[in-house]
Amino acid sequence: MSYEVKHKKLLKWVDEIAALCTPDKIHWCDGSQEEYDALCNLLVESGTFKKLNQEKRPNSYLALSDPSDVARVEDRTFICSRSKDDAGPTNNWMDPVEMKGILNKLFTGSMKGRTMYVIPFSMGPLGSNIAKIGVEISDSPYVAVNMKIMTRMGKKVTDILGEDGEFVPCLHSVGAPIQPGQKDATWPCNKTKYIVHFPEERSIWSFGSGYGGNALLGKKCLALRIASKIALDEGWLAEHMLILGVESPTGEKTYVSAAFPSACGKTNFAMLIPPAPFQKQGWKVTTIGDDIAWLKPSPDGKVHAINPENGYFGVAPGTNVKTNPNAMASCAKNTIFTNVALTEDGDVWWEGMTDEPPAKLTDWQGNEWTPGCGRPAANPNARFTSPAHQAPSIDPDWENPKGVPISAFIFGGRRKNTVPLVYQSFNWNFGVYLASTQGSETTAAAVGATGNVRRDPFAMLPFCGYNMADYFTHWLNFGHTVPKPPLIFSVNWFLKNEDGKFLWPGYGENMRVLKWVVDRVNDRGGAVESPLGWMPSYEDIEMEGLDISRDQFNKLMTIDINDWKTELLLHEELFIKLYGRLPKEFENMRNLIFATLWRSPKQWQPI
Ligand code: O2Y
Ligand code: MN
Repeated sequence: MSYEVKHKKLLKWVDEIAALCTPDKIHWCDGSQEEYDALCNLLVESGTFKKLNQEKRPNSYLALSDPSDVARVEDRTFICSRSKDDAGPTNNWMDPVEMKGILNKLFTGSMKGRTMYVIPFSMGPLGSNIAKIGVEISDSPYVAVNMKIMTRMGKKVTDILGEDGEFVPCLHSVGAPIQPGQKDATWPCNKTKYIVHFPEERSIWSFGSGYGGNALLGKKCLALRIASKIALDEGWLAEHMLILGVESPTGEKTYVSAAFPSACGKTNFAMLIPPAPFQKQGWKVTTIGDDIAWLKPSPDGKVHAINPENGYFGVAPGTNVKTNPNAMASCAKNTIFTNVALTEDGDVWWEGMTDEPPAKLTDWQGNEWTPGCGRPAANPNARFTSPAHQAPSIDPDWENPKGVPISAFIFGGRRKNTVPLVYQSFNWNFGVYLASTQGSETTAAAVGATGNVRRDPFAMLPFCGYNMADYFTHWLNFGHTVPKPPLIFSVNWFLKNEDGKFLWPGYGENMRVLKWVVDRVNDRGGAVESPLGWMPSYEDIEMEGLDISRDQFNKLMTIDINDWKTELLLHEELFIKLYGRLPKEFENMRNLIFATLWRSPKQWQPI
C-alpha cells in the first residue's frame, strides 16, 4: 500500500475479498495523475487501449470492447432485498442468501493472474454532506482509470473516511482469471453476468462485464440503485436527472432538474446553447450534471441538488458540433473513448460526427471500414469518458458542497402525439402522477410496452433500488415535507405531423420552453388553464428568430381528448402491475383528469 489507511473495517473487507478472489497483486489507487498515466500505459501495453494522436486528442485513448459486452444488461441486474415485494415487480429479484451463494462461487479465484485494484471514491464533492463514499474493488485497470474521471477517487477519499467513516462496498470482477502461461484478452469478460444490489446491506457485487454501468459501480449501481434506497430511508431523492442553470440578462439564476428516458437528448439539454436572439439578450445556460441528481431539503426551505459524478459517460454517436458543441469540447482531450471508430490519422469518429464520413476507418471491432460497407463504424452505444469541468458550459457552482437550489423539475418522453410540447402541473401530486406515467414510443414488441408506449416512470425504471410503487409514495411525501418544493413540468420535443415530420426544432430552440419554465417559477410567465395543467399561449413563448406560426404552435399545444382518454386507460397497465402498493391518490387523480377531459372540447388549444 502506497499510503496509510486506518479504517479497520475497510482493511478487513479488502483482506476478505483478496482471500476469495486470489489476485496476484493488490493495488490501492491513490488517484494521482502519475498513477492514471501509468495505468493507461499498462492498458496500451496489454492492447486494451490505443493512444490517440496527441495533437488531435491530447492525452486520450481508445478501447474496443468484446462484441458481447457493449451495454448495461438489465436482464442480469438484480435487486436482492430480503422480501421480493420490497424489490417490486419491475426489478429482477433473488433471495439475498441464495444470490450470495451463487456469487461466492463465481468470485472464488476470479482474479487469479490479475491485479486487484482498490478504488476509494466519493460520489459528490469531497466532504459535502450530500456526498457518499464507496470503495470499488475491481480486477480491471480500465475500470480504475474510468473511475478516476467519473468520480473523486483515491487517497483523499480514505483520508475523509478516517478510522470509521461509512462506505458502500462495491465488488467487481470481469470474471476471467488468467491461468499460468495464458495470454490475456484485450477485453476480458465472462458470458455469465450478474449485476447485483443488496439494498438493505448497501453493497454491490458485479461479475462478468467490464463495460460502463455494469462495471463503473459508482454510477447507476451506487448513485441510483443503492442511493435511491438510502434516500427513501433518509428522506431525500436520488434521481436519474440532469441539472442545469439558467442565467437571465439581469443575472438572475434559476436551477432546473430534468428526467428523460434514454434517446431523448438528455445530455444535449444539459449542455444547451441558447439560440442567437437569446444570446444577444444575455441568456446563458450552464451545466451542473448530465445524468444523476441527488436532492435534499435544505434549511432555506428549498430542495438543493448536487451532481454526484465528476465526469460524463456520454453516448458518442449523433454528437457533433451542431447538436452539442459543449459535449464535443468536453471530449477534446483527457478522454477515454470506448467502441468508437479510429481514423487513419489516429483520431476518433462516429456516426453523425461529421456530414461526410472519412474515406477509411478502423471500426469498433478493429476491422477495416469504408463508407457504404453496410456496418456502423462505431457501436451505437459507443461512449466517451471525459472530465465534467471540460464542458465550456460548466456552472461555477457545480462543485458547491451545499448543492444548488432547484426551482423546477422537468419530465419528458418521446411521443409523436398526445403529450403537448409543455405544460405545468397544477400541483405537486399531479406532477408526481405525470412523472410516474411518462414514457416513450417504441415498437409494440419492446419489453414493457403497450400501445407502443414503454412507460418509464421518472426515467427510473431500470434504476430504482426498491419497489416502484413505494418510490411514487416517497415522491408524494417528499413534496409535502419541503416548504418550497420545485414546480413540476412536462415536455415533449418529439411531436410529429401527419407526414412524420417533427413539429418542433428541438436542440437549442428548447431554450424557448425553458425560458417559459423559468418565467413561471419566477412569477412572471403567462399561462392559460388547460385540462392537464397550466400552458403557455403563443404570446407567452419567446418566438423571435423562429418561424413558427400561431397555428403551428397551437398544434404543438393541442390536447386531443380522445387520445388522452386512451392514454389514461393505458396508465392502467402500469398501475395494475404495481397495484398492491400503488398510492391510492393515483386512482383519484386519474379519475379527476378523466372527468375534466370529459367536459373539454375535443381538441383543446390554448387560444
Ligand atoms: O450502457 C451503459 O453501460 C451506459 S448507460 C448510461 C450511461 C450514461 C448515462 N446514462 C446511461 C443510461 O443508461 O441511462
Ligand atoms: Mn442515464
